[in-house]
Amino acid sequence: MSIELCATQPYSDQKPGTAGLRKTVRTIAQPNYLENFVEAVFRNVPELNGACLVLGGDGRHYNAVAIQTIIAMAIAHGVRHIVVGQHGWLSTPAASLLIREREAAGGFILTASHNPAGPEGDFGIKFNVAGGGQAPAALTDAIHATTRSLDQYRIARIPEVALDILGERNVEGTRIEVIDPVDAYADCMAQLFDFAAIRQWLDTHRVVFDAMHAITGPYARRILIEMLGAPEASVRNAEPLPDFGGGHPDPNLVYAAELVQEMHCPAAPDLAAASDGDGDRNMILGPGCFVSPGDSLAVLAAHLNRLPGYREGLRGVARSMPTSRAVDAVAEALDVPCFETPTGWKYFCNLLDDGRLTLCGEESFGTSSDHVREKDGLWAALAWMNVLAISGQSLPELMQAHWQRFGRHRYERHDYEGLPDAVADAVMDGLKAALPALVGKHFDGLEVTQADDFAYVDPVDGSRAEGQGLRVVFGHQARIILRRSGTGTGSATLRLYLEYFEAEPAADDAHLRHLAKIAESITQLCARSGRDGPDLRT
Ligand code: G16
Repeated sequence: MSIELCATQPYSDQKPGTAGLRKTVRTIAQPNYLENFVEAVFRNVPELNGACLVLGGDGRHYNAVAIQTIIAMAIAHGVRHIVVGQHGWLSTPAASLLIREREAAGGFILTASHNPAGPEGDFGIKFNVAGGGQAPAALTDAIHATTRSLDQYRIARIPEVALDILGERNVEGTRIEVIDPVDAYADCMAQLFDFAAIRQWLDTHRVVFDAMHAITGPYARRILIEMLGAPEASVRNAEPLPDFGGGHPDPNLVYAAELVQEMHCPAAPDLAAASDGDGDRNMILGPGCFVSPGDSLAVLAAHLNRLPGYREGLRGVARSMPTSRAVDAVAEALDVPCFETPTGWKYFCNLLDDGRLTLCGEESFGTSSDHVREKDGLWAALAWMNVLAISGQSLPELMQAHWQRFGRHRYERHDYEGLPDAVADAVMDGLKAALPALVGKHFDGLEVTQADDFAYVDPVDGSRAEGQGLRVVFGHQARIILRRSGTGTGSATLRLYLEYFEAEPAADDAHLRHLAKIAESITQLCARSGRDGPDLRT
């Protein structure tokens, strides 16, 4: 076999962020940049030798090049079986599912999530471990350490592997299986949800799913149109494009503004959903109604046991710390445990593997269950359809009923983007220094009951994560959280999270506006950053 040991120089900037290594395409395309990172993964996951590896990505620019490189390196590192999506496509949740189903030793998922794609856009590479979960911090730290001193990588010199043709071939003793990227995922969804009920509901209700020219198009088409009988027009922007059609596939109020606008028209569909670049995020909308991710998690928690895959009920729920506490109220009523973890899906994985969770979610438009170890955008849209189909209520009616029962957690996230590192540090350091003196202080009738830098001890393996966001808590009433984003590829982004609880749902968001003013007086975010307000509100 023609295996080459190639000399290389280490790069100093290969530290994975919240979810894998995300860089501009220009950075990733530097000589040996990708190879170095992949080599570091193989050296730190020796169990890949002789085992099965899953491989695929969101189809963005550079996906095809990177897949060929990884196949050649996997062969050189003794991988016995490579399962790769046709055209190199796999959504993030589908990849996680395949790692589980094929009992693979891990998988590479090529995506920069919702970040723009194309030659001037971003690219990313994520390694998920056996079981399908994102690599834990100890592994990503070890991978990063390896990248800092690499001087060689191992690669097989093989001709390009055709990824358009389904089927198996043997390359230098490694079995390469090109699979339909949708099959296993669609089968799983059909097990979890009541497709007959959804099909019947779709006879009289209209759904729109916007795939934003990213990876979920083929998944949504197969499931919604072919399996559930929705009309063709139900799935929009269904063709995955290497530059995502020039768009920004981040399903939120800003980047899916057209869909949001449509939902406020008299002829709005009964449910609209959108997903992101790699298919793990979701946004849920009803007529005249945006369901915040925290509310979506809470509503699904309240209804999940009525869906076929979840009849045994919830073992537990989890949310990341900045995510609204709406789900906590449901967990309390159902008497199931509710875990609060740092931002990043990887922190749910131990709890899921240990059987402590059925459902988890994050404010960053992520929701999923124990069927995979990633968030799952299309799963969330199907779960909502199933809940609506069996409830007999419209989405706005369902939300009103939920808030009447559990109260309403008003929620907003304000993003301050493109900040110089020094400015972001100054804002964070300033608030951190002020925290100890805040407890017991009153701000317009709200008393600070807790003010700290969030740290988490994993209840399964005892590992500790520190510096996970600064929080100012006003009992059950409100929270202000400030955190630095871990997914950017350039300058710093600060996220300010605001949550206000209304036991009796109010007619407008005046409480939240008021809390935003308190937040500025506490964090000095605008004052210290020289900004007038956030770049993005979601
Ligand atoms: C990734 C992680 C999520 C996390 C999000 C936070 O999402 O998978 O678990 O909530 O990042 O991003 P940030 O650190 O910027 O706030 P994705 O969809 O970008 O892979």
